[in-house]
Amino acid sequence: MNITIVGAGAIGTLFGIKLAKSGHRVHFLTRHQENRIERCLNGLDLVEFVSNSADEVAHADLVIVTTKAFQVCGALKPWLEHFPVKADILLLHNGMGTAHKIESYTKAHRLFLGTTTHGAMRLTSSEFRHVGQGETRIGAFHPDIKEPEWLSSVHKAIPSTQWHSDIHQALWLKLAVNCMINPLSAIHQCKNGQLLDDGFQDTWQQMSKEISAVMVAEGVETTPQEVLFITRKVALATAENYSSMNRDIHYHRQSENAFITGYLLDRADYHGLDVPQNRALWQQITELEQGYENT
Ligand code: KPL
Repeated sequence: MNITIVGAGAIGTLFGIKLAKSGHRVHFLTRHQENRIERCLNGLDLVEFVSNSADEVAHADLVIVTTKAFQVCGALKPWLEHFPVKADILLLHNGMGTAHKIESYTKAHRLFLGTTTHGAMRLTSSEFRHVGQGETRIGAFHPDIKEPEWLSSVHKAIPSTQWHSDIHQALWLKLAVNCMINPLSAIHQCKNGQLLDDGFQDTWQQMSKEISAVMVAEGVETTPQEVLFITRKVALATAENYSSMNRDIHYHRQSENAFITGYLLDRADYHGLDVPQNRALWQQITELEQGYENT
């Protein structure tokens, strides 16, 4: 397959190198518009990729978007006119809400959504490390679209990749974990595992009640206990890691607050549900980001 990966960060690089090693022609779209990029995973050989080529985009069978949620529209729009109609688009990022934003101008393409628990991190500008084996779930944005032919090829390159007939449920469960871990770990500048301390348990109880009520209103069967259970499992498995929002706030970068807790608040408002604890955390992250220029 000809695969274009949008975003050459940790997850983009992990998928790009694995797909290239599996025999696919991989091309990257990047922020800096360079014609070639070099990437190295786990200290192995440096791999060179063509990047930002209209010709490569014109032959894409699959476009995998791995940017931050707030970069998706800006990264796709300039290239859309070059995408062939046969190109499927797969959104693979933290947070929710981007598919609705791009739906109107990507109508010619089949749209797929994915979520991954693989852990990857950047060591230098071109070196990355695969720090945690995870699972990738992929499904269609519109339920009438069936499992695509390319799924088995992606599965071959990245073994724990599975088709999920109700991807919205999988995305909501991931969103719930991100709502529970990311803002708190960013505000308190602590590692994920520290959120298991007693001092955070009342807040987590309240948050899990609010989050599960929104999920149920969205048609996802769950309970506060399930949200707490999966959050504790992820916090334990990633105990020594800093969440992505923790790092964004630490380095004064824009975070995915609008597409994580912000998306939860949008859906809560839509259903007329109160989510005061989550709203307070969203507000605190918003204020931290607004304060960057004053520090
Ligand atoms: O996805 C994550 C993130 O950091 O954004 C979690 C699951 C919280 C792991 O750190």
